[in-house]
Amino acid sequence: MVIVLKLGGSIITEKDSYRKINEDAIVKLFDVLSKSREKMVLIHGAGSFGHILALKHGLEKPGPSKGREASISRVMSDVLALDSAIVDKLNEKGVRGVAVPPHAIYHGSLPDFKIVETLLANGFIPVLYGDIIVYRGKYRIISGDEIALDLSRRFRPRSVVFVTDVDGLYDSDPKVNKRAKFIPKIRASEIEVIDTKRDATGSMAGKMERIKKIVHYTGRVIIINGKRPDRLSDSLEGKETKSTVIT
Ligand code: IP8
Repeated sequence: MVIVLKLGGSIITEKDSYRKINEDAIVKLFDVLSKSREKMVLIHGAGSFGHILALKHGLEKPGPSKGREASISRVMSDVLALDSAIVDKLNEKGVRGVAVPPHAIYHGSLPDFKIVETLLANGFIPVLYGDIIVYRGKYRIISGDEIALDLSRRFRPRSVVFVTDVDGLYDSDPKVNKRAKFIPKIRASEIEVIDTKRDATGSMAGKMERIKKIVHYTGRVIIINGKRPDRLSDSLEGKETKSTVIT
């Protein structure tokens, strides 16, 4: 069985600096992946390679692509550059990552995951990412989280791991409330979200709604802090570690 692992854009890039990767975090996380024998599909967010320009050009809402080709292709080029850097770093660490650009496999909203299946069957790690898809004169941003849901529907992974910049879920926002209580385990049906800020692919509430859907197709969803690669390592080895497990 496969594991779907999503690396959040806020971990792999410097979120507020246009097109700046967080090399240190990437190297440490890929060290962990290089020691894992799991069959895996990787997804990464767009971070500062996607959200800054997408918001600047008002691309967060889907619409006709005509007249917006320049900004759409600019953002697509930027997220592809990030993916290329990620795949390159994976291979430097001996992880056989192969890029699968989502815009090439999403025809409308229906993904064609045949190439993902083929790569997995041949011992590679397909690497997908938050992207823009264009179909029948319309464009829309597709987030890594949405791809995680589609992959889960198709491959029924053993677990889906979200590597983020927080330890997991809290009963309130830990960046605002120092007394926020950590939640190590929760059932998807018990999750309620009071909403926070948005980026180009939506809000925290939207993200949680997607995670609740993912739980239907996998044994568990794990939210884990990417600033602590040891936790990812423990989690991949099936050891207890600080994280939120959603079932
Ligand atoms: O960072 C967003 O993907 P995400 C993709 O996974 C773009 O939400 C192009 C902003």
